[in-house]
Amino acid sequence: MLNLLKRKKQATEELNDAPAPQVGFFARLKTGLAKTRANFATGITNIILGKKTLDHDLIENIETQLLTADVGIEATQQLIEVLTQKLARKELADPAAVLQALQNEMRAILKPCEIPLTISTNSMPFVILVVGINGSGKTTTIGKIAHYFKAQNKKVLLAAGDTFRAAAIEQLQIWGERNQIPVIAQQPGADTAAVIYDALESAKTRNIDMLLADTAGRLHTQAHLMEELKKVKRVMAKLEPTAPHETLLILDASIGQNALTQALQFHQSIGISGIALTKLDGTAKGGIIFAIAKQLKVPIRFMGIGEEMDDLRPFIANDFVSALFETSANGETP
Ligand SMILES: Nc1nc2c(ncn2[C@@H]2O[C@H](COP(=O)(O)OP(=O)(O)OP(=O)(O)O)[C@@H](O)[C@H]2O)c(=O)[nH]1
Ligand SMILES: [Mg+2]
Repeated sequence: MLNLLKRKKQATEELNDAPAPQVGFFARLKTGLAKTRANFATGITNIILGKKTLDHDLIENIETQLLTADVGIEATQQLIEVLTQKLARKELADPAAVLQALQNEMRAILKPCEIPLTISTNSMPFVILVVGINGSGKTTTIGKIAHYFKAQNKKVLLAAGDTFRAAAIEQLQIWGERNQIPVIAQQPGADTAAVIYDALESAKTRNIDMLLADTAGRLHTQAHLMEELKKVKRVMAKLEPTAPHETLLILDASIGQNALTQALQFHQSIGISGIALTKLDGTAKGGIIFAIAKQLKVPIRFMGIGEEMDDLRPFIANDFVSALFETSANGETP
């Protein structure tokens, strides 16, 4: 036990010792998206700007580039259709205009998903049930979201609903310590629904603004584990009929098209109300965001670009496309 406490303390100290980010979020988003940019934005830019004649050939090249960069068939079709029409109507005078039109349409695909998570004061506490496959970044994202809302003076409580994976409870407790917020936990192996119910009860008596409930990672194909999430929802609704106010799916962007499959199936099984896209840093597959936006039409609440507390921000469509093409931000997100 003593060793466990020591380890926990050491881990907390290591986490706390991590250097505070010095540069703004937009700059880090740009850096984070470097591989996705190399994978398709730079390629597309070069194809377009290198072309003297704006013809069918160019459109085909752009289409191939989009399809191989996880943008998905539906989003690619929309982008290509718009470019084709504009070219036919002679609205695009030069390559720079083609590039601009493409970026505008990319923004148009993402924009409807830019619906930030607002914590309604009518729901006290506002309950966020966090779900996703193993290792997608659920627990880390909870830590970051807690940090984000605590900075807005919200009273946050965490529920250690992952009672399955070894050290999952401890991991959430470390995030609780880092944020200096309480964590409701039971023993490993305890019933997830019971833990979250307890946490909700506690949140109500403590006047907590928001409750973030962690859950164990599960594959969208494991029907019994999807049933478990439905049970979690049913059980918490007994105490608070409007809860959960958000079922947040954590999606790892680095797995590309698989993220879309997961999202569609999670949505079908339990109904998700928001997505946090993690690990956009260091992946070449960030193009998946267009497929998700086009096919799922679920709000993308947050984007995660690293493992640290400050590596999460609300999703902003313009910033994403600007960072992807390395144009200047419409407004630096500090
Ligand atoms: N680079 C990067 N790493 C991330 C990001 N989000 C999470 N991670 C890392 O991904 C790994 C898994 O994160 P967790 O938060 O433990 O994921 P989880 O979904 O809770 O995992 P399980 O509980 O095992 O299902 C950790 O090493 C995190 O630091 C991100 O946005 N960028
Ligand atoms: Mg976890």
